[in-house]
Amino acid sequence: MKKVLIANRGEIALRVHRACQEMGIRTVAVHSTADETAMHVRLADESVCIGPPSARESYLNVANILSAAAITGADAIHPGYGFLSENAKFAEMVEAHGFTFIGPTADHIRMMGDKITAKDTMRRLGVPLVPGSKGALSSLEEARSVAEEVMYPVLIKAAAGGGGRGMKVARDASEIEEAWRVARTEAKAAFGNDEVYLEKYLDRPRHIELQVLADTHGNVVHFGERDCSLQRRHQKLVEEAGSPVLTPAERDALGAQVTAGLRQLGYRNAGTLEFLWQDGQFAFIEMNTRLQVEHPVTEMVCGVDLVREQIRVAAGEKLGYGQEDVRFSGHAIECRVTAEHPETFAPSPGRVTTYHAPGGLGVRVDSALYSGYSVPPHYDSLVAKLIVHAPTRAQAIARTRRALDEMVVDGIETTLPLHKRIMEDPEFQAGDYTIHWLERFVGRNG
Ligand code: MV4
Repeated sequence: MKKVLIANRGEIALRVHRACQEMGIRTVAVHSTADETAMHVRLADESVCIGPPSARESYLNVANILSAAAITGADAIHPGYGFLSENAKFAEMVEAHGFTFIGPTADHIRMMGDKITAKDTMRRLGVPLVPGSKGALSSLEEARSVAEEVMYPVLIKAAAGGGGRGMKVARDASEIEEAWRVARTEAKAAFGNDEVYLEKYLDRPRHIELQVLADTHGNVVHFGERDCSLQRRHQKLVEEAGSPVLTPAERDALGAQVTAGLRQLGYRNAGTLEFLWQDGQFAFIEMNTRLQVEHPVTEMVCGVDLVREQIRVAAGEKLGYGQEDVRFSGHAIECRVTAEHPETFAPSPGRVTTYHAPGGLGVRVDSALYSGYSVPPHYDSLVAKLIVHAPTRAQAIARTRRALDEMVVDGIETTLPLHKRIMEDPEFQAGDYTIHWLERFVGRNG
């Protein structure tokens, strides 16, 4: 692999560029007209404009991206996260045009994109699941009977959903008909697919996910878990590795179960299995077949470059190490800094007059910002990820607070002040939180 086209923008485009650079691989940036002065364009070896500001016409424009790969003579395409990263049709077209897709097979993307197939697959592989319907619900009567069996409250979810879209709670039998009808109508409108399934509703879970990596030779390892419970409206704000509630023995047990399953499946690439964790029990909900935003916390505690590993396995290389070689060291925390008002979350694009990144031992910043850069209004509001690594969780929190105090992003509103308040909070410091904690915290303090 000599040249990689990076089909993304912002900090993740830089992240992929950096891995390529260190591997002696040349990079091609693609960009919209709104991103002519963006950092990923400045750093890449070559760049191609692929369309106007609207993502639909640029970063999601498959024909233009494939043309850019062809005219620059790229060997492979890395999709980053978001945009086309979990689009099975795109993965198929990339390969049909003779490029390597740095990701899983189109079939595995499709399998995990359908949440019912994903769950059926994990059930077959012996991964623990949330109790619920086996497969799609065929009628309201079936919904009623499964709900009685697993006991209310229950959730009706869209097969094509994920990330929180197309879910309806039924607290008791009087709400099931409405939930069934609304979930199906919304699923049809949002995804063109009205298939739904049912799960017991867990009322105060943590969101814990497991990072895996597989090559094309049957080698599968896991890199432990991330606790991603600190979210608001399905947008994560803070992630940590490991989870404050997991013991090494519990991590090993879950990891062994999952890696054995994925080996049977013939999965390749990095991947993330999402679980809900409540009362000491794990229950699989979804699998993401891409690199995730929060992958750096795993990199810091495992000392691994996940993008490098993705590129190596996409090129057909063997992992060259086993689970016993994966060591976990210390604790890592990521703060997602977005261009939003820290209390109202109103978007705040515009010109960054001063940008100063923090530094020192155990501090990493993944960002495409520079002083004088204008954050365009057209895309995701993430402007920087502050990632901190330290020997213990308490030291990681102290280091994060110190780094947040050093960091300067002037000219726009950012969530930096909110991150400072979270790091100061006694409940956060105790690791005592669920997926509902942050919404209450923001309401209480905002
Ligand atoms: C759930 C749940 C409670 N019980 N499933 C939301 C996004 C999608 N990935 C799955 N989601 C949930 N599924 C059962 N059976 C609660 C959520 C949920 C959630 C999950 C992870 C992270 C944040 C969340 C916020 C609200 C609801």
